[in-house]
Formats: sequence, structure tokens, C-alpha cells
Amino acid sequence: MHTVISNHTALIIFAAGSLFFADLSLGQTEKGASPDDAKTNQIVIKDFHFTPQTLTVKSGEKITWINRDEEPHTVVSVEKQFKKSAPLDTDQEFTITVGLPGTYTYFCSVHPKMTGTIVVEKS
Ligand SMILES: [Cu+2]
Repeated sequence: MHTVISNHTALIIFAAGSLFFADLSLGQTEKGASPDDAKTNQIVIKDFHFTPQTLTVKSGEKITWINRDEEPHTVVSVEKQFKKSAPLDTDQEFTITVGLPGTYTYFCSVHPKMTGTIVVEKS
């Protein structure tokens, strides 16, 4: 019983630590680029997956996708909440500025099983 509780606590601490680290690295990227611009969030396309699968951002922030696969991929909003990308070749990027709060789902039109979600919160 005691052991079970300890393991659980350790897991929570680990999860909290990972979140903090992710936040920190995003902050550093922003600082290095251009401090006056809105925060830029990145989604990596690799091995036929969007990572992170679900990204939470604030209205007005930017999101950049970058294709790290050898295959072309696209980024297409299911409900046309943003303009679709051109086919992205290896290392090509696509950037949008997110609009109204809501949940945006998107997919790759070349490989429709590739999907991702953006959760936009009020800024
Ligand atoms: Cu694809």
C-alpha cells in the first residue's frame, strides 16, 4: 500500500517537471527570435505524426509546422479555420496565426490518417 502511493507521487512529480521543462524551452525560443512578436509554437511532422498531437495556444499566437520526414505532408483544417498549407517538402515550414478561441482539428491531405488538434484559448 505504502509503495503504491510513493510510485504515484513520483509520477506526478515527473509529469510536472516535464511540463515545466517544455514551457521553459518554448520561452527561450521566443526570446531568441524576436521578443516583440507573438509567441511562436512549433509542431514537428515526423514519422507520419504531428508532435505534439494536441497543442494548446492563445488566440493571436503563431504556430509553425516543420516537416522532418522525407515525404511531403500538408496541414489542412477540417473546418477551414485557417488556410491550408502547400505540400511541405523536407524541412519546409508552414506558419499560421490562430484566430478565435476553439478547437481546431487538422489533417494531412496526402495521408488523411495523420491528424492533430489545436486548442485555442482566449488571450
Ligand atoms: Cu502526410
